[in-house]
Amino acid sequence: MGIPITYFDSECDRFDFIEVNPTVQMPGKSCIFTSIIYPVMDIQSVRIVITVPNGSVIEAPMDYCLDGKYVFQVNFQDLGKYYFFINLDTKKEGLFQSSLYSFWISSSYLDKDSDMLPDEWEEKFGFNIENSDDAYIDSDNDGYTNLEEYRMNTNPLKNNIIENGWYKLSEKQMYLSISFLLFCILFLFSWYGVRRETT
Ligand SMILES: [Ca+2]
Ligand SMILES: [Ca+2]
Ligand SMILES: [Ca+2]
Repeated sequence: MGIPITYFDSECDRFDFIEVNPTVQMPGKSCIFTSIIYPVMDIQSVRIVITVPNGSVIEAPMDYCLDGKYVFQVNFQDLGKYYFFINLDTKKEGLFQSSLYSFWISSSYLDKDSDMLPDEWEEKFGFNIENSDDAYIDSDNDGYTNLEEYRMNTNPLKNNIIENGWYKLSEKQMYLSISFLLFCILFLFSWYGVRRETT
């Protein structure tokens, strides 16, 4: 699961907090929006306004729980970045609007922009985890896109064969170390066996 995020709205003190859980969700799975709004007695209606990646807008009432807490639950299919804010209508003081917040529907919890490059890999090489265009760019002009380099386990910022060789080797360092250790243990056992037979 992605991590929920709690916003403390700085523009309007009517919203005690606003939360979307999680901020990165998979298609068809629930996103839960929660807000606590004060003062409770004065609230007329609370509506959430969500802009989906294709630009269309969904507006819906949030359900009242208790003590000023309102929730709304929905799931989406389209991948991309979504925006939302909350409209509050009060009896005495009219309309209030929260700040604008965002969340993602992604192909994987580990790949926010769904470009098949994991967030961790993109951050390691300074790519943008919120822009899928960088998957199809050839950053080091070696004829391979960044996505192809990720799949080949080469360094997308080095077009030199030797540097790529070192990169591949360092990525496999753990595997090589374990293999070397096992080789040493086997060698010691066989050496001990030969020594016992000769004595
Ligand atoms: Ca990505
Ligand atoms: Ca990206
Ligand atoms: Ca390249």
